[in-house]
Amino acid sequence: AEQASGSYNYDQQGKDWEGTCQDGLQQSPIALSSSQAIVTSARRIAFYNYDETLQSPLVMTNNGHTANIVLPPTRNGQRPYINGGLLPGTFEAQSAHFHWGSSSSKGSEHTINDNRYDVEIHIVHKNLRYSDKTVAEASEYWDGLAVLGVMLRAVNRVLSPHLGLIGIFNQLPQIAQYGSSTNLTGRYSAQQLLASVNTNHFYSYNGSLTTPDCAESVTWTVFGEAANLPRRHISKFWDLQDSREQSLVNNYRAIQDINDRPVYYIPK
Ligand code: BO1
Ligand code: ZN
Repeated sequence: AEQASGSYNYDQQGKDWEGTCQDGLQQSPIALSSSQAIVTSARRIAFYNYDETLQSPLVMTNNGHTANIVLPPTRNGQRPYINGGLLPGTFEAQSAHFHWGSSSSKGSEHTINDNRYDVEIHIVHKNLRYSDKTVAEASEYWDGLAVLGVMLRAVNRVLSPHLGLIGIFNQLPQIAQYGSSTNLTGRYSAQQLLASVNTNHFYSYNGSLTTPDCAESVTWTVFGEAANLPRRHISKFWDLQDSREQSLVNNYRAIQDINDRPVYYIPK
């Protein structure tokens, strides 16, 4: 049942969701496995301006396939950016969005040691080399984009709940309808999207966008540690609607073949 709901049927979506995925050998997501990955001691990922307050307004939109947050520059006029790890350059944060399941199924795109988590946060970055290009244009290059993946686990009780993400999730009912947007209230930094996971422990590989056209332009970094969030906040995703007023749930793509790609693993 999980496989069926996860094999995202693009044909059932509205016209904003047209397109098909290319049939390449470097598609995403994949099943990440610590025993099959190449253990390496890569550099840490270095985060810049991640703890700086982002300019307002910070807008979250229901675009029919996810809740998308466009990341503005910080109050000092710079964007959050990253380098190090296995990244082929320096990459500036552009947007963030989420993949989720439903009340009866989990929704992360990648799996880690056969575990599928409840939510996967994607923070989309664009290579500084392509600063005069859009995200869509940069996706035509193998080194165009870098996406950070953060796993969330729905739990009944959380000792120290993650207030930044909870603030965002509390505003999800305001974008229940396709095409609606809301200004996030309160102060946010890009850091809050990392949910306090240990960013020195991650998987990295070359892959693709997980939505059409699935361009093979992404250096993926998926953190190995999941963060716990109250289920009552995660469940707010399940009330969003797509362009046909259908329930917007299970918006994750099926697992793709690794095809002999090296997957690197930086253990704790
Ligand atoms: S994902 O992180 O692999 N799920 C992913 C999938 C598709 C996009 C980004 C990340 N697409 C891009 C579009 C851009 C758009 C941007 C907004 O999303 O190519 O045109 O500006 O987030
Ligand atoms: Zn995504």
